[in-house]
Amino acid sequence: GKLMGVLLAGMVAVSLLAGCGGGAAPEKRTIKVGIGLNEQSPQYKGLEKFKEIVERDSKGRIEVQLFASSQLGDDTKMMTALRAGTLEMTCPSTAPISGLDKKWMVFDLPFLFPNEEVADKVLDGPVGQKYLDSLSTQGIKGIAFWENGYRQLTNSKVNVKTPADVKGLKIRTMENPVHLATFRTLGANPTPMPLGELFTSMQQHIVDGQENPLTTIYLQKYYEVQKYTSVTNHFYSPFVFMFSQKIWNTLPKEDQELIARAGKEAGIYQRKTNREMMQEASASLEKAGMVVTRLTPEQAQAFVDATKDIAGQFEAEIGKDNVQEVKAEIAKYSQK
Ligand code: KDG
Repeated sequence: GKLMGVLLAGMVAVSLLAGCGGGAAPEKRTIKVGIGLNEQSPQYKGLEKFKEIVERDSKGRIEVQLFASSQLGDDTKMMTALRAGTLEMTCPSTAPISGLDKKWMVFDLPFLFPNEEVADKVLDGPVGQKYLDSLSTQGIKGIAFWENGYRQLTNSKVNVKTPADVKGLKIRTMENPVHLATFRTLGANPTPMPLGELFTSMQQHIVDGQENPLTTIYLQKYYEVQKYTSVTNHFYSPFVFMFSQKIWNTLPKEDQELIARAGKEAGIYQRKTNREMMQEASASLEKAGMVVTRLTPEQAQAFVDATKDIAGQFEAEIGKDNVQEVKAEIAKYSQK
């Protein structure tokens, strides 16, 4: 009776003391995550999975808040916020990361990855990890590669089947010198612009077209303002799920580990969901009234040939070693 009571009181006192001292009890915290795409996107489904894992495994101690549709700004603005430590997380395409470090342009070279399986192996392997780690010098903690995917060309004017058809089209691109050069080489008139402005720009014919994965074309309702989709697969866009290095450095190790693990796990789910949703997207676009054109092997090859000098043009800026290293990885995993 009495002795038990004293013992219990003592134990409570000890655990309270432990709670106050030396950071033994991790604090409650909130992680905000912003993206450009909307809540229907496979990218957002990945964020929901991340939120589920983090909130479950922290037993509600860490809350994850999600912001879609460029509510917190475009990819570049959100990366700036990460660097400043005013936003925890975002998930840009690799393309705008080249604004921080030019070597990232390597992943956006045209027709680089032969398929998604090889992309997974390269990005999840030691070379991909090296790129993630290198972001720390930019104030960013790279958590994992997710998938935006193969990009396809849409426009309101012509059914594009050959590089010649692209000539003169005003195409919105992401902010990336390789993307701009590729479309210039094809004879287009490329205009970089944040995703948040894209729909209205197409509606008002400020641009004729844009390029994005099929899921984005469908889920962002670009079919309402575009007539033609050509399945060109000209770039493979990885996403990078990333955290503010400044805020990361203040987290206890157990939170860092939980977030890193959840980010990787959610990435596996996100890629799978992305690929599943991609399967349906082409038929959905046709049902919505778009003309979806699959290129013949000869037509597809004409795009590869027309852009074959781009890698060489950017070799110096990216670093010759970096281009060779990524290409060697791709070759290695392509054989198996
Ligand atoms: O959430 C990701 C988007 O902000 C962006 O990276 C998507 O591919 C994209 C684009 O064209 O802007």
